[in-house]
Amino acid sequence: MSRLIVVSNRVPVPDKRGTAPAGGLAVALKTALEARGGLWLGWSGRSCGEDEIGPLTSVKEGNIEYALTDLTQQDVEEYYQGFANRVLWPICHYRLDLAEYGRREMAGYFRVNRFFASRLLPMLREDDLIWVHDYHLIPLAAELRRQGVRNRIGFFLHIPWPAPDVFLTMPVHEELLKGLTEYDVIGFQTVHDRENFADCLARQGLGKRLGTTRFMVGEQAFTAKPYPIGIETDEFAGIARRASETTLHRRMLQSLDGKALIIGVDRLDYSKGITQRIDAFETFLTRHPDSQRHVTLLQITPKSRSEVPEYEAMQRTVAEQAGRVNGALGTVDWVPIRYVNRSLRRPALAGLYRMAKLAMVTPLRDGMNLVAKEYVAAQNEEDPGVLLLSRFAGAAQELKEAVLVNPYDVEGTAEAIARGLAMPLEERRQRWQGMMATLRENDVFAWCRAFLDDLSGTARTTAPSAAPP
Ligand code: GDG
Repeated sequence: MSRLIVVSNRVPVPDKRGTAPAGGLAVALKTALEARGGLWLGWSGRSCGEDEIGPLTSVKEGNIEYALTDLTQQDVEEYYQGFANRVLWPICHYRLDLAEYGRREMAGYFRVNRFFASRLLPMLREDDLIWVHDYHLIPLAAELRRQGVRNRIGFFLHIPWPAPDVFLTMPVHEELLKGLTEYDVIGFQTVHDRENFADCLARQGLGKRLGTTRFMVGEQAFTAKPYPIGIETDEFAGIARRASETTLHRRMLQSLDGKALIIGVDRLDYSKGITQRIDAFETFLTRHPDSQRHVTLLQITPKSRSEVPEYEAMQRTVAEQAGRVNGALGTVDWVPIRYVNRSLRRPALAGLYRMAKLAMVTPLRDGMNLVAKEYVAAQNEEDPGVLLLSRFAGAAQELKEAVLVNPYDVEGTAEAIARGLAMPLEERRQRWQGMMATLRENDVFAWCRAFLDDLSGTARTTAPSAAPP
């Protein structure tokens, strides 16, 4: 079996006690790396002056080697905060209004991708499989190919791929699109994303489509396919079950004092629809005054990307909004919204999901959304809660039994909250069983296997007849 090399912007390196940050993606990739022997390359998270960039930091854990590189302060500003987070992220989430183009940032993005390629090259063996993750590293394969690398290289995009009218607004769209075609396998979260990508190729007159999943650009054939990411379904369900025995769980139940709990969990990000969600909750409370004092929304929102101005501004907006609703509707013994602005430990989160009668997963646009899946996995099968899910999250294409909402329609979402809280047990069970079956079948290990099977089975060839379906 070929060795596996994973490349991503950040790497979940185990700490000194050997425990890595939890999370399904890291666990699945580690399982695959462990089985094949592997290397995981990425940014260390540190920035320094140009002449201080040293050799890679290497951390070994069993069969896996983590290789971390520092970046310069200028790299971080241009590649990460600049182009990745202020151009690619907003564009892929349909926020053309927030995209900030700058030649310097674009050049920085391509320069850092070249730098990643130069760090990987000396470690590369002939038959290594390379799996690159996410929008930070789209041009990496093109850089590696330029330096003569013939290995199989796959790419998985965790975020949405937008429709051509949106994607083509980006000044460097052609280079990014061509860059992607240098991969052997391109993975998207949904069919919809893959079709948007295919439409972009067609619109630009780039190559031709050979079949549902096979494309050809120039002499090179490649696969573009949906691989919807999952979670560690059974493990997470177990964590949630055990969490109900903890002190935090008891304290939380006590503090709720019989009130129904609604939960929202999101990184603080404008794509997650947090302000629209709070509006919908407020509308629900005003339209259903009987619910006041009987329902509480717990919104857990760890800060993210605070160095990017849009995120810093949003931090203020959401805090003010939650404060305003609490001031307007709250009473001396009831707070409508409990707003937590920091990260909780994973078992605590799992327990809160299980306690909540309803989850509001209402992004305006999301590649997949793992919170939706975690919420379902955490439920008590005897008395499961209701998932309100945005139709614009990739997860909505899989979790058909969720209550689907349009997050832009505040009143519609408010009514869905009312419907969800009143849903009879039998219907809740039926919906939950359907979703849980999907989550068990498509867990994160299945996702990882499906991608790697396709990548290892793809011959790097120019002959379309030799290609898999
Ligand atoms: C990107 C794509 C795609 C959140 N708060 C806490 C916490 N979390 C964990 C959740 C979940 C993860 O963070 C968030 O994952 P999402 O999928 O919801 O969203 P993104 O971070 O935007 O992820 C997304 C994903 O990549 C995977 O491909 O689904 O569409 O945007 O696991 O549980 N975890 C802990 N404490 C918190 O307070 N421990």
